[in-house]
Amino acid sequence: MLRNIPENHPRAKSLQIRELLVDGFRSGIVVEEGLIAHGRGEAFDYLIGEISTEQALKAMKSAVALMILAERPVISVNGNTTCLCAKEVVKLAELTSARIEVNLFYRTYEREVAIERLLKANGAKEVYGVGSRASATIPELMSDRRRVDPDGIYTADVVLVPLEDGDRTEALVKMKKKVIAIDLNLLSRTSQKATVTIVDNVVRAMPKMVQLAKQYAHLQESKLQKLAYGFDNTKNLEKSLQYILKGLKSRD
Ligand code: PTJ
Repeated sequence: MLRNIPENHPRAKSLQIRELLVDGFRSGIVVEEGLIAHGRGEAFDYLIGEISTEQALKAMKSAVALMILAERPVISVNGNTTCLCAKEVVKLAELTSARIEVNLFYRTYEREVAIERLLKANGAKEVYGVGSRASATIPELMSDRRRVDPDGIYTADVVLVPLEDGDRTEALVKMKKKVIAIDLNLLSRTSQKATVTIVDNVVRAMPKMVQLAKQYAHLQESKLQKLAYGFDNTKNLEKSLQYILKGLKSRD
């Protein structure tokens, strides 16, 4: 049950997101550690002023173009992402012809099924990676995240990983896949190693990416390629860091 947060509370939005996650935890979708991970995200969100920055928007444009151009795009989802954006995950998958795969760090069959159920309740027709379907292995990865669907992440050319932990991004890049990360922590290994890093909250980024996918549906391939490849992730991350530092300095 969601607690009632007064609309005029100065931090209403942020408190409502917390309530969603606590509810997701109670219904077996979010893991305890997911609540802690969200706290780390919130701290970084505070530093970027809880807005989608110009840099985040640039990264989103490249990411959506990459997904549309991809032959086998996959959206990899975990507990937090499904809890916060199931509807947008399904919509973005539809618009970019991407598959949706459940890939959990704290993997249990019960959670996989609960996540699949929520995605299907939001319109997903097929969900990859659940149970014995995750029969392929990402090389050199020790966590449970190494188990992937041979028809999903394993053979994908572009993988969207919202809210990722640690070393999987690096392993996927080594497999020659393009990895799109959504991570508020711009200093994380995921952010640094991804092909495109969207430094934004998933709750803001995913609806914007759905809008962009609608806009780009009929865009010429040459324009999509320009958006997808005319993007420099290292430079963009550096600008995001400068943005935070400038914001902090202006408080002196
Ligand atoms: O559902 P599971 O079992 O796959 O577990 C999911 C968690 C999130 C617990 C697991 O992947 C994990 O431990 O992740 P980390 O290592 O804490 O990394 C999560 C990253 O996402 C951190 O860099 C956070 O700053 C960032 N983050 C947290 N909340 C958000 C976020 N980024 C964008 N939007 C958010 N709402």
